[in-house]
Amino acid sequence: MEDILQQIEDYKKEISAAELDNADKLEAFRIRFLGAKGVVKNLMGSMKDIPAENRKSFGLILNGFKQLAEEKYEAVKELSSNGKPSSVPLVDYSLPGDPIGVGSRHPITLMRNRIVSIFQRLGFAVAEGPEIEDDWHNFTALNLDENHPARDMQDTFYLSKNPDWLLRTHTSNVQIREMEKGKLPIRIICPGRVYRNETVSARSHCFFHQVEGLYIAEEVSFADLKQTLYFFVKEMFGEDIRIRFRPSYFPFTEPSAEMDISCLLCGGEGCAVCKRTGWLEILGCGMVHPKVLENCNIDPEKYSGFAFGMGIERPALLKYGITDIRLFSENDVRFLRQFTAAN
Ligand code: 2U9
Repeated sequence: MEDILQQIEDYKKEISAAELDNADKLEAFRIRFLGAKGVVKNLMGSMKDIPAENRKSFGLILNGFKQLAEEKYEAVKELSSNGKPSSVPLVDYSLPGDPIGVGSRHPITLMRNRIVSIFQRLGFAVAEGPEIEDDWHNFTALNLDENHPARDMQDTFYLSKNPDWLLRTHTSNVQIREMEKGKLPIRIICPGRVYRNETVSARSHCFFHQVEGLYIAEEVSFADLKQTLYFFVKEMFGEDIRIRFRPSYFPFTEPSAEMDISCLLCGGEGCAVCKRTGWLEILGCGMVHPKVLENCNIDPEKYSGFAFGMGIERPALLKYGITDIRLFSENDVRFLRQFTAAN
């Protein structure tokens, strides 16, 4: 009986491998497996040699095998137009194939790529770094002293296993790591995801995306910073865009400023989006603080540099007319499908 069962297994493999792509092959298959002197009939004949106590289970196996051969035969036969033997292929290769879905880029990716490529054309190289970071690279090296409010548990996600580790609150850790390598000059653009312990709402999320930039060389000035950023916004929003700088404060830059652009919706007239001011705040910037240079073993007497940082979500909301930041991370394909490289 074991020999017969093994033979049935071999026949099964033969059936599943059989390529019945023309009517002649189909007919040959029928004769071999289902014909009057075929495999199935032959196996039925061997029933009498099976011990009585095994006959019932053998019968079930045999029936299953017969069904397999019949199903394969019927399925292919149904495909043929009239069942007549012919050497014409049974598969209609002219039928359209199953559609393959084409994906789309995420709106945050589209916006990041646009920002990054403008700076790449100015000679900035892309640099990336870890999202799980230590206290030094995220805070201390950036001149945020021990009592700085950003270090508060309410603002920062610390790892419960080791409170020296945290989820980075900005991509500035990448610049610190680059500066520590000691190779100057540095001209990098650092896109990435950052985390802040904020209540999730339509306007803010506990993670978001940033692009930061850093240029360190000899005799880098605030004028270089202004011209670089002016070039960026003209490329991004068009030649007619106007900018203004307002003094600000960041622990890692001195002097520091925030840059506004004329409102994209009203052109500066005043509307609901710019809260009637005519201006939109898009980034923070400044000259790298001498203490930050020193922390990375760079001589502030010899080198100077500028840095800037911007969020990606806000310009993406503005550009695509999206009103809820949470849509970016819900993975709803109805939302995601609307974005193509063209927009
Ligand atoms: C080093 C030195 C200085 C990066 C900078 C800003 C100003 C800034 C915010 C914009 C919106 C963060 O996403 S946001 O909330 N960033 O305003 N970032 S200067 O300054 C650096 C970075 C690295 C070594």
